[in-house]
Parts: sequence; structure tokens; C-alpha cells
Amino acid sequence: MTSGVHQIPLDQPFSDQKPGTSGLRKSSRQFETPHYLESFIEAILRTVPGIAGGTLVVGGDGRYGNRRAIGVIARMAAAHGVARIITTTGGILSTPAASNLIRQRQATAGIILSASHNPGGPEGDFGVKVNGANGGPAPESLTDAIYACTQSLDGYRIWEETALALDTPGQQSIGNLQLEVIDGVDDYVALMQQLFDFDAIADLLKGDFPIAFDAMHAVTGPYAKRLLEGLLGAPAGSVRNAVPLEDFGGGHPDPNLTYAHELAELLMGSDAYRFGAACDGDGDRNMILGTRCFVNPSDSLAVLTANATLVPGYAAGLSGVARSMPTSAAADVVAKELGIPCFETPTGWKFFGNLLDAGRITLCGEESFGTGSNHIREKDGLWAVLFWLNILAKRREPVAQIMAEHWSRFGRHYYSRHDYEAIASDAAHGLYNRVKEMLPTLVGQSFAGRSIATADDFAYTDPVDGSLTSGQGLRLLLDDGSRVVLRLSGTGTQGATLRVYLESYVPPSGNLHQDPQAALGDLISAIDNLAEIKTRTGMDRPTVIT
Ligand code: VG1
Ligand code: CO
Repeated sequence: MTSGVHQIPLDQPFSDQKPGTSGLRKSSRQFETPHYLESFIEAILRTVPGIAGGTLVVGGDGRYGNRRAIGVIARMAAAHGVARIITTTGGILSTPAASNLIRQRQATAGIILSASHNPGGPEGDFGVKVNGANGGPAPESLTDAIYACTQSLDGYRIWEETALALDTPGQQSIGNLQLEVIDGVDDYVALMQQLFDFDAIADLLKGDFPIAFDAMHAVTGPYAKRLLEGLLGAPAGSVRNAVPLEDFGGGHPDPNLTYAHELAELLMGSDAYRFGAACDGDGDRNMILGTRCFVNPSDSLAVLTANATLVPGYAAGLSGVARSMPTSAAADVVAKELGIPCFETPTGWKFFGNLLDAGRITLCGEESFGTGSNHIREKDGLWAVLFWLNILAKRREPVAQIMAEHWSRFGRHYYSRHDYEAIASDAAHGLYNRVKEMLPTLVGQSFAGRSIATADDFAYTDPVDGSLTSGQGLRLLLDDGSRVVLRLSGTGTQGATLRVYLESYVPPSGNLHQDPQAALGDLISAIDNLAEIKTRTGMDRPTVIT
């Protein structure tokens, strides 16, 4: 049946639909430009293999534009011969839950509507991410092909106007397409129950162990309510800001000490809670806090690696771990002791997919509050929260003590990321390209009292398929194992964001309890001198310090 198909011509293609670190991310206003969303969806439907007759999982983090986009995708999918769309009540689906659904239902692909941790609402951002049949972000070869398709697009196909019933589970057809609306929380909760010791965690939470979880008015609210307050018995109110709102309540759903400051103050400034955590807009990031203790995400990956066998889903041990290049080497030290391989990939979850699919790694993570495992092919915020709770339930020690013991066993990687957000694009690229050109001359030069051993632009050869990805960040590796990395963000929507990553290792015999900014102070001033950060950005301090 093709009677309902409309063919809409485009006067000219949109030139700016190049996906970044994780999908196409633009302002909500841009996505409301007539035919803009449709153009990108058309390119996806023309490019992803097996779409005709296939199954698509579609949902998003609930931000402004979510429902409209699901309607457009469903009608366009119907016009392209997609057999089935699986979506969720209210269209609310976290990125990790979407990854799980794609895998569970053996879907052809998924389309996730989110700009992750970027603010939402009519004045905020919107985004479209494409995931493949393994549940992971599309590889660069596919996103490049989608982009290429947008460049010459002369029109798109869409089914006639159709109202969707998204509020309750059920089935509906659009032409030959079956639209199935399911509860978005059930399958994810079932997966978590397979991995973690719910009895042990419930027992921990029954005692004197108050927790605070901040859903930041984003997608994890319904999942966290069901898991933490429902199944695990945490007192009502343990999950804060639990109702997903189209504009995230005006907040910036990025779980770090700056944007999740209410939670940070509760944990860092009082003894009221034993454990605190927050997730981002689409539920794939996590921040972990203990009483007066912030767990650096790079350290978090190392602690999960060292303690994995305490968790039922990982009791048999790990095949390997991976971290993104800018993430500290804390996990490397643990992997070495465990005798398992450790891989270093470029930034972005898509690079972990091949390693996970090939069984080469079990855990992986990024410094940007992302942690995950082979249970799905995305990072997973609530999974990390449950992993920590499972460890705490077994070890019965405060978070701060677990960190102290970890450092005294493995040494400490002092680590910080300084973000300079929304700087003029010219200034950012000028600064970056200048350092890039200087790289060959830097080797052997003195830097913060050490010597620069290696200066390069990170490139990665995928150990599974041999593909090469270059231009992934400027690295200055010093002779004592310290390093500084510069990168330009691939997820911002305003101007450019410069990220400066700083790392310095102290062995177990060294000073393990300094403030990281103080411990890294000489690196911070040396990179400012070398890259002329303050003068070229016109900013005297970073927007966000992690
Ligand atoms: C940032 C992080 C990166 C992460 C990406 C997507 O990218 O640094 O580690 O994978 O966001 O996360 P960039 O290019 O801005 O540094 V999310 O939560 O947006 O899916
Ligand atoms: Co995210």
C-alpha cells in the first residue's frame, strides 16, 4: 500500500548535517526549520542497510521536540517500507535502555532523540543519534555515509498526517508499518536484575545508608524510581527531580560538580548521605559521590575493574578493559595487575563497540562520566550506580575509604579536565592548530619541570577491523608519565569548546591525598603558557573544572 506516501521536494540540501561525537546535535530552533529533521531522517532511512522490511527502535530523553520527532520518524519509516517501529510510552527511552531494546528485539537499528547533557527546551538543543543492530552508536563509516546522503538530497518521502497514540502501551498501524508502544522501563530493569545482587543492595539500603539520586528532570527518573525506591526499597524521595520535563526544569542535565551542584552540595557539604549519584539527559552518564567524596570518573572505571568479581554479572572475571584516550590510566594499572588487556580508544562510545562485539573487553569508560560494559553497547548511568551500590553492599565501607584503599594499592592518577565552553570558533581553532603545528618541535623541551617525551596527534587503528581514525587530540606525554591533552569538543552547539585534560601519577608511596588542582598546578600553568589559553580565549578560568 503506497497510497498514503507523499513525496516532498527540497529546494536545496542542508549542508550542516554532519554528525559529531554522538549524532547530529543542533539547537531546537534549527531542528524546527522546515524539512530539517526530515532531511536527516531521510538520509538515515536511505543509508542504513536492511531498513525496508526491518524493525526500528525509536525513543528519546523526553526533551522538547521528542514527540514531534517520533511522529515524523514513524510516518517516514512507513513511507520507506519499515515493517515495525518499537517505541515507548510517552516516547521516553534512555540511551542505554534503547541499546538494550535494539539487542533484545533484534532490531535493524535504533534512532535515539537526545542532545544528551545539553540543555533542552525551545531555546535549548535537540539531537538525533543512530544506533546499529548491535545496539551501539553507528560507526564513522555509516555516519559519514548518512552525511554524504544529506549533501545531495533533493526530497523525502513521508506518510500522510497520522495521529499517534503514544500514551499507553498498544499497537497501531500506519500503512503497512506496525507501531508498537511498550513500557520503556521493564526490559531495562530485567537486565539490571540479571547483573546485580538486588538482595544485597536492598539489605544495605535497609540499614543506616541514606542515598540521594538526582535524575535532573531528565530520562532516568522513571527508571531510578522503579529500581531504587521500588525494587531496592530506598525511602521515597531518595530519587530527586524524578519527573522528566521538556526543558529539564531549566537545568543543564550534565552530572558534574558544576551543573549537578545541588547534589554535590548535599554530599560534599554535609554528612547526611552515604552515597549520591546523578545521570545526564539521556541516562548514559553517571556521577558518583560518597560522603564528602567525589569519585573522579577515570578512578570510577578503575574501581569497578578492581572490584568486578563482587558483582554476580562479572563474577567470572573480565576479558579486558578499554578507556578513551583522554581518560586517565588508572584502569590500566588495575588491568595490568589482573593480567588482562587494556585498550586506548578515541573519544566517543562508538569505538568500544568492536571490542565489545569481539569479546575483547568486558568494561569500558570515559573521563566524561561514562562507564559501561558488554551488557549493552552504550554507556549506562544507572548500571554504574547499581555497580557501585553492589560493591558498597559487599564491602560495607564508605566510598572515601574505598578510594583511599584503591590508591594505596595502585597509586593515584591525579586528574582534571578543564573545559572552556562557547569560545569563538576562530580563537579555538587558531589556538589548537598553532599547538598542532608546534608538535614536532616540542619533543625534548622542558615542560613543568619535566621533559616532553612524545608530542603527537592521537590516531587509532581499530584492533578488530583495522580501520584508522586520526586527529583525535593533541598529546604531550612527559618523561615521568604525566601528560596534558588538548581536544576540541564534537558535541557543542555554540562556538567551540576547548577541553584540556591533565594527569599526573603518584605511586602508592607518594602523597595520595592532595587536592587535584594543587597536585596538577604546574601542568596547568605550563599548558597555559604553551598554548596561550587565557589570552587566546579571553577567559581567565575554565567554564567547568572536573
Ligand atoms: C563528550 C565527551 C565524550 C562523550 C561524548 C558523548 O564529547 O567528552 O567523552 O563520549 O560527549 O557523550 P566531546 O566531543 O564534546 O568531548 V553523551 O552523554 O553526549 O552521549
Ligand atoms: Co548522554
